Amino acid sequence: MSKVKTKLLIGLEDRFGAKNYNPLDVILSRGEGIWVWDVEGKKYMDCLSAYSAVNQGHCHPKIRQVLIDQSKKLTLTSRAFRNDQLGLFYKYLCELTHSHKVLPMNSGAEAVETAIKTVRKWGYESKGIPLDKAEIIVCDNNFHGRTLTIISFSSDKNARNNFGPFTPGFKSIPFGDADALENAITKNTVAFMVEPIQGEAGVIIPPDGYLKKVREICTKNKVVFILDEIQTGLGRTGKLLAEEHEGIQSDLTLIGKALSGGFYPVSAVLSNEAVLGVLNPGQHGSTFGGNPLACAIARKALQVLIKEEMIENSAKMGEYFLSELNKVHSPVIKEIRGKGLMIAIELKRESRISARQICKKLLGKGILCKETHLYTIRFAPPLVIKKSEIDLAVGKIREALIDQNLMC
Ligand code: IF1
Repeated sequence: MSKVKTKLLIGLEDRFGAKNYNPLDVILSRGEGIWVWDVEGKKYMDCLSAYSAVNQGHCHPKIRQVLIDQSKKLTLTSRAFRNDQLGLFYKYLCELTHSHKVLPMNSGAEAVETAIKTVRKWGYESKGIPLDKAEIIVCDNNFHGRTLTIISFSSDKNARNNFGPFTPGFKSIPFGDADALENAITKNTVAFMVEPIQGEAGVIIPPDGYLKKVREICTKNKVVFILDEIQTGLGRTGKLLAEEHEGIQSDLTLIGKALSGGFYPVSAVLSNEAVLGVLNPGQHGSTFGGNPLACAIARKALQVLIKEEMIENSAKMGEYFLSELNKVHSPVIKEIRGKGLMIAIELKRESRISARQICKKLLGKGILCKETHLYTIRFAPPLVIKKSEIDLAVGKIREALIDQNLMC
């Protein structure tokens, strides 16, 4: 029966759905902690965490309870009126992240778009940049979302081909090269936006000291330093925010995904009065941004991250995961890299094995993971993973990578 159900459900998706994804053929129906189950009752370890949106583990009971309770009281009022959850969410988030001001949105891309609009306005009104001349510097191989403006500065052909005309005002430089930033800044530069670790590009970690150097360059040139922590933030790299690894603070930080523990789209722009203060009533907003249900869920999602010491676990288990993976000696592995529980295995091109093929093999072994581009496999389990569960995962990964059929 359940195999029939799988076939039926895939048929429905294929018949009625747009083909903007190419998912693995597993139909998930239940999740708890690091585990998910498909409609045939098979159990899998989730090593993607919905691209780091369920850092707290699937269906966290305490976050779920808040969703249930709040949904019985008040879910959405629009920002035409105030609500009793927004200020509490602001306060807790600002104290946690040492921010002074928050602008709540829904998706990560909306937070990125909000940042772009805000720093442009700041450039014209506070820095005196000539109108419509604002420039924002980004990095090659970035991923900041899928809106038209965001793909306008994407270097990924698949993400931007045939979607023009594009939004002007962006310049792209190599990731990890602080001198390139220094050389790219002009009198019209308002901001530099970068991921602390490039997720979609394949967990690309910049050289030590890079964030510190670009912090100094932005300060010196009065350029707003924007860190997109939508994927790296909220414990994924073993710190609340990845910027902490270098002891710096951006001027504007973007968070999303795990901000709701996977229960609801919630994102936020964190900054200060000098930058966010340029937005006046009626100049920006969204129907759902800052709604009481989102705020209640997000505040609890942050609280469990802290109270259940998930960030510390991410650092410890990430180190262990990396050390165990480095004991897997396979001729197809080019590099193993990561920080906290944001890990990737890059395969050798000459192995002629695609990351997708390995993901399919791992699916058959009960491990869910996702390739990024052709040769890199990402491993990002929920931050609640235990040592014994990592041992299980590494065993399956070893089997998949040392499988005789893979030998080049
Ligand atoms: C998809 C990956 C892709 C992000 C960073 C902003 C956003 C994202 C650093 C936008 C979103 C998601 C989008 C999702 C798959 C996933 C992703 F990088 F995580 F792997 F696509 F590249 N900044 N990343 O990672 O946030 O609007 O999605 O809430 O598009 O399939 P969003």
